[in-house]
Amino acid sequence: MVMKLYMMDASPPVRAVLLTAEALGIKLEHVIVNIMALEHLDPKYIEINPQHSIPVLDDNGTIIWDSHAINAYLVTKYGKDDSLYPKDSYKRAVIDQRLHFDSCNLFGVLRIIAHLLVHKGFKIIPEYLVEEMNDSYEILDAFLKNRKWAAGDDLSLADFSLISTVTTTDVFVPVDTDKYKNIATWIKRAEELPYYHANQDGLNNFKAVISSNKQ
Ligand SMILES: N[C@@H](CCC(=O)N[C@@H](CS)C(=O)NCC(=O)O)C(=O)O
Repeated sequence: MVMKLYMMDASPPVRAVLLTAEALGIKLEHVIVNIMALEHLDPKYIEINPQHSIPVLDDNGTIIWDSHAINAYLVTKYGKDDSLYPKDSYKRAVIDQRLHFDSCNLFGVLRIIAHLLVHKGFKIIPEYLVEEMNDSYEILDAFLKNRKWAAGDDLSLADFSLISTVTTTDVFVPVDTDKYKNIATWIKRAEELPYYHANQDGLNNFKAVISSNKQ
């Protein structure tokens, strides 16, 4: 049976899963959960995911949430090889570190910014959050120094999570591409992936949501 993904592609963590699924050649049935319409707070959805976040994967009754956990599961269970999330303990630790950095530093701050702008009526992003984001760009740029991808010279799950987040944070706190040249090169490299549309389509939808919210 085709696995279900509870999702809305404007969401960066959802797009990280869509990139992974594309890279692995996995088809997913998309079940739309419109968080703008608060569908994620429906008791039926909270029964599936008490954390009421998207994405959630339903693999024939096996329920997993958190995009990073879903992606690791997909590669481990369905990958033809482990290249996106190697079994080698050091390589995996580096990828895990980048994934936690995504969750905590980049997406963590993005979540607060989006909440203030979309739900709390803020028109301007507080300066300390802009600084936090720029600090994270500085760190990511250092990760990418002399490396093709976020965790080394090989594409990994870290890239899928980070690219979907950074292309979204860029909407609020533009990446200074003159200063963060490694990030700029890495984004261009990611855009060349044959399945990059899995990020771009949802990113376009995210931009549409944000601009309709401004009006
Ligand atoms: N760490 C989680 C974050 C998921 C998350 O926060 N998703 C947002 C949408 S981008 C969401 O569901 N927000 C609604 C909520 O958490 O109640 C993941 O990677 O899946």
